[in-house]
Amino acid sequence: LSLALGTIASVLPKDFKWGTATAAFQVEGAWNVSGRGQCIWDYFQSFPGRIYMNETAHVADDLYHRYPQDIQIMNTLGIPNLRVSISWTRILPTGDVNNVNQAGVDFYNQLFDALLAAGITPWVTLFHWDLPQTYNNFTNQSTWLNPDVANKFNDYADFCFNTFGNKIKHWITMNEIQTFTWIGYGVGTHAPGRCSPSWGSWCAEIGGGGNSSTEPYIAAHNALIAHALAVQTYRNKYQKAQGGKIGMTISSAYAEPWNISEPQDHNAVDVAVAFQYGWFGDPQVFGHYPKEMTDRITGGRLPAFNESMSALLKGSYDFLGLNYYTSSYVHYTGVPGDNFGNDGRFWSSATNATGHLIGPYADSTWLNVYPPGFRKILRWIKNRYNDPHIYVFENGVSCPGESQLPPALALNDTFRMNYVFDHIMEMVDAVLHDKVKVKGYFLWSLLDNFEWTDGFNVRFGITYVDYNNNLTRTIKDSGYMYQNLIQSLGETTGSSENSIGLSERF
Ligand code: GBH
Repeated sequence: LSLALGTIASVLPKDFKWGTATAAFQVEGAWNVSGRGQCIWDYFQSFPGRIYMNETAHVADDLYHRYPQDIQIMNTLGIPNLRVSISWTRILPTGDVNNVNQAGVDFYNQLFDALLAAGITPWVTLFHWDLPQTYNNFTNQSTWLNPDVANKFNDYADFCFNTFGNKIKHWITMNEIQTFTWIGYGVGTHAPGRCSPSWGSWCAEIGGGGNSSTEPYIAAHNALIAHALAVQTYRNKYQKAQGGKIGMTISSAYAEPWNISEPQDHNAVDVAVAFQYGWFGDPQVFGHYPKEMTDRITGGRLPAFNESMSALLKGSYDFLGLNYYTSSYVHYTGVPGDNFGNDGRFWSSATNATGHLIGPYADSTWLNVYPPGFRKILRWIKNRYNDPHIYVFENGVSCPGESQLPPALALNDTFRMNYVFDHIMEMVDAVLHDKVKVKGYFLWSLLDNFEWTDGFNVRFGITYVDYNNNLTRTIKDSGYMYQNLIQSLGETTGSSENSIGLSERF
């Protein structure tokens, strides 16, 4: 092990960033405290049957009140970076910048100050899915379907840069546009809960309706525009004075051919990744959607960027973000479809043509452990986008059966230890052999938390949270393993990625 760690230490850039990641709605709780406004997830979770056991994030991990203790955990483990998100409606209860909730602003100032005082750098996501409910009028002209919401987001981002930009040097505009649009407007099982009637009857009740074959593309389009506007605002008004960096993070599974001897299945791999990472990577880097998508999404359902927006999007990043968890086998079907799932004309499966499982199941139904996919997608990003700086903003796992175990046993999370170690090794190989410019790694997550539709039934934390015992926190074995790893590898503190040293070492 020490040999392996020694190798990593000499391979990774000197100022490689190690961190953990969280999101406001999943950890903060304090949902109706001190003037916080309601977001679409507050509304969505109130419908019976939407969340496991009808649990809610009203209290969640109560990080709002307990952050000093959580900073203590970061300190104990020697983790120098924490990714958090800002709850839009905690600082702007109606979403609108003309209505500021000072108590919310104070909370984030206190949180950031406490982190910085502890030597921990906060990295801030502006949007991790908790859109103001005031922008939801249950029609196809609301939430991210309304182009004006992009302007509202830009105003909110402007407010954040202006208010917190002296402390925050790394901004992530959006977390996983694919997830909140495809699941929120296609499948309908995330807020705002829209989908075609044939996809689920609940969508009429919660989201007011929907069209799974068009709305995910429209919502994603507007979110991309929102990103471009916010980056423009940052660059025009703040970046020079504040000296920070900005980008977004994109979730993507990798894929392997279902039938290894079928060329169409190999082709389906590229299409599958283009439909996920490329959907948001291409617009940022090239200013337009992937050809893989424009070729296949028929009937004018994929919007196009006009010339000025295309120009604004092109280059709207200082780094590219990646959230990687899993991979699947993909098989070309050739059947044109009228919804997202078929637009790529492939289907995916955890097993291949010979029945081989791509990797062990985690506790989450969608997550099979496949570390090689991590290296492969890093390489894919490097090759497609001309060798960008990449941050891994999420990587982590839920352990099979973990939530059923008594706390004392859940602490021994060998499954997670293996997952994290194996993935970091793949990342190191990507840097060492493929020369991918990975600049940081954020483990999801610091704490067990509200896992969206899975409620508290699925745990991703390196810290156990006892929901039956006053939200007591206990560090799991994986937390100590991560501590050792970071300690062995080190990090040059105080240096920003502006400083030289990284690419020069490759
Ligand atoms: C991340 O998404 C999220 O950013 C984070 O908030 C979350 O806590 C973490 O995952 C762990 O789940 O239910 O079959 O429709 C990771 C990518 C994409 C994984 C959507 C779950 C839903 C599949 N996610 N996917 S399904």
